[in-house]
Amino acid sequence: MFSKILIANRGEIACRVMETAGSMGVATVAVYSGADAQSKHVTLADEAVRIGGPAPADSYLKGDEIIRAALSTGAQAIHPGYGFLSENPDFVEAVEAAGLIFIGPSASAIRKMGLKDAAKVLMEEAGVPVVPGYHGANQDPEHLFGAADAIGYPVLIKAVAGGGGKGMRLVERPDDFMEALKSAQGEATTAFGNPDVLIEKYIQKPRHIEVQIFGDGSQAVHLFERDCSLQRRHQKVIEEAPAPGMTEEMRAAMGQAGVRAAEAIGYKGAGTVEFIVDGSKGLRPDGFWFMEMNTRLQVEHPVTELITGVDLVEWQLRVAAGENLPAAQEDLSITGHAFEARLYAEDVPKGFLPATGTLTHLQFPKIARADSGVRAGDTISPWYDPMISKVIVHGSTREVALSRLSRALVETQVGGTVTNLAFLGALAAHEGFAKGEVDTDLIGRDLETLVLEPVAAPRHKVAAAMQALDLIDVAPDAGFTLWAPLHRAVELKWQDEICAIDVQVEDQNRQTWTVDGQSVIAEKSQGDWRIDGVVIPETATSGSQISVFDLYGLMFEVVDPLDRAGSAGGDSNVVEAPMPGLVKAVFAEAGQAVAEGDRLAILEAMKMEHALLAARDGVVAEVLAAAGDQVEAGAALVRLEEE
Ligand code: MV4
Repeated sequence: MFSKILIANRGEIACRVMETAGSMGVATVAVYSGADAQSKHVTLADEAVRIGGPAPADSYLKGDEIIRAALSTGAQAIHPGYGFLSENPDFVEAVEAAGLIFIGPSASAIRKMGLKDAAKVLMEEAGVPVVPGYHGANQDPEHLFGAADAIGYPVLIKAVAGGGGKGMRLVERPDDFMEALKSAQGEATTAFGNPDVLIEKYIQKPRHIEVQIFGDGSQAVHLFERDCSLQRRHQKVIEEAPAPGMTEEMRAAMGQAGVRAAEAIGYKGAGTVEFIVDGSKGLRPDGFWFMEMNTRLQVEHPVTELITGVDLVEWQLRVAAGENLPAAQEDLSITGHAFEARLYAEDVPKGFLPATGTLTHLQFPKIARADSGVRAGDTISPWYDPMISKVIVHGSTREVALSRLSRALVETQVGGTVTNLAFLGALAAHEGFAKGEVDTDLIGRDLETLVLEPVAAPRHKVAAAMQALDLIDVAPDAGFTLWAPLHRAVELKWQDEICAIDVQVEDQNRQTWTVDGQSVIAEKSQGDWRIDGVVIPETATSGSQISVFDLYGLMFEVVDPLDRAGSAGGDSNVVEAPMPGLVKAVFAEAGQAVAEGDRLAILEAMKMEHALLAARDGVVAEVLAAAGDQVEAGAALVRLEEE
């Protein structure tokens, strides 16, 4: 077994690997960028090496710096986590050339699964079902059009070098084919430098079910399936294991197909074979097809760990260190059910806009496993994926696990930034989801009801005002005048509305509040403040921000009357970058007439593209940025003429 390994990653996965490595007596080395100098994974490691600047290209993607850090600290192996260099075969070869061990598959296995068309040929040869379609070398548009015709519409055009939905186009009828092909090839060229596409029969009511496999380079076992159908724009939101509605017969068929796929390429380490499943007529053993193989440990691996009792990172270290497969297939079984919800700092009502901010408060309930890369006091960096934590639960049945997930989400407390907690809670309470009716379009279909914003009630405003005025723990004689109760007032901003709240402090156990024209009595008994007998929600404060921990978290802003004037809306003449990022495209031109909502530019930030829209009708006065510019938050990109 290794005595020391380096983790070439950051955030929750780096922390997660370090936890298992530490429990195995293996010392750990962290690498970090300038933006992560004080982050959790750096403090958890035994040693840490700064490898460059905040941008991934200047740090977590710099394979030579990472290898240098491993050699200089005496690490014997490198764990890549997921993302970054985890599926880069050249990095694997460089690690091995430096005399180090890569904790993962060989470069050759990664290459074999890197191109969809070649991967499908290999899978067909291995007897793994692949979606009917065309994945040949002839990329002549007319040839592709003929292939689509032969497959039968609807078809999916997919980038050969793609994954995760990039470069994919659904085509329902022949007339739309050529335009869709051109668009897919363009996106594939931009994103992957490879315009080649393949064409597949579109599987109706698709479910994304993937099989966890583990190989030792010659043999492999599967650790059953995960259902990852709850996705938004190809980003998984809630994953579960096992898949609802799965039959033993189908589970065996998919598991064996996954094992065949892994053994066909001599796979070593943890991997995932992803299948698309026809959910239109229930799960059937002839209704699943190979999609792609992910040659890394995936974000959602914990749900598999919870139903099998296997620590997949421990297996990774053991097999990378030369052990054979830690278990035989017959040793593996499913116990209960698990869910994972991905908790993000994002403003869901504003189109899931990534949020940043300092976490003034971060608390998870005991009934959940929280794999997190941040702590209270940490800042969500605009440079990386804004995931706060994975909230993972297990129960003896799917119903018990889902009940635990719902409760865990209600009791999760995040202060200092907006989150998608309410969205996760709505999904966990979704009627169809609760019945196990999942497919990849569930969120798309019901998005409107899933993103409803919670409404702050008077009790929430009183709780926030009590915190703001420091009236929660009132000393017996604090500030009372001899003749009349103490009177205080505060203004709170809630979703851009300012609310005036005042209070008469009768004594240390009774307060009469006036909010939204209502009189609300707060009484303290057994150490808790109650309104109408119900304990008021917990709160936390950070500067002028008050978080009320109810309805998945409500955020209030204390308005300082002195700077009221300054809090008027921003300058509607200027379109600004909402966060640091790369200007991907600018559509505006000086002199152009634009309408409110017109897309003026695209900013790439936190691995996503954000359209920047005109706030009003007007005429473009000046274009202040160009595609390729790296801009800071608040940078003016387009200015409209004065109204
Ligand atoms: C499909 C499919 C239906 N039929 N292929 C999406 C990205 C990658 N994981 C493969 N994906 C799909 N491939 C065939 N032949 C459905 C998906 C799919 C999906 C498609 C459109 C919109 C959202 C989706 C979410 C998950 C999977």
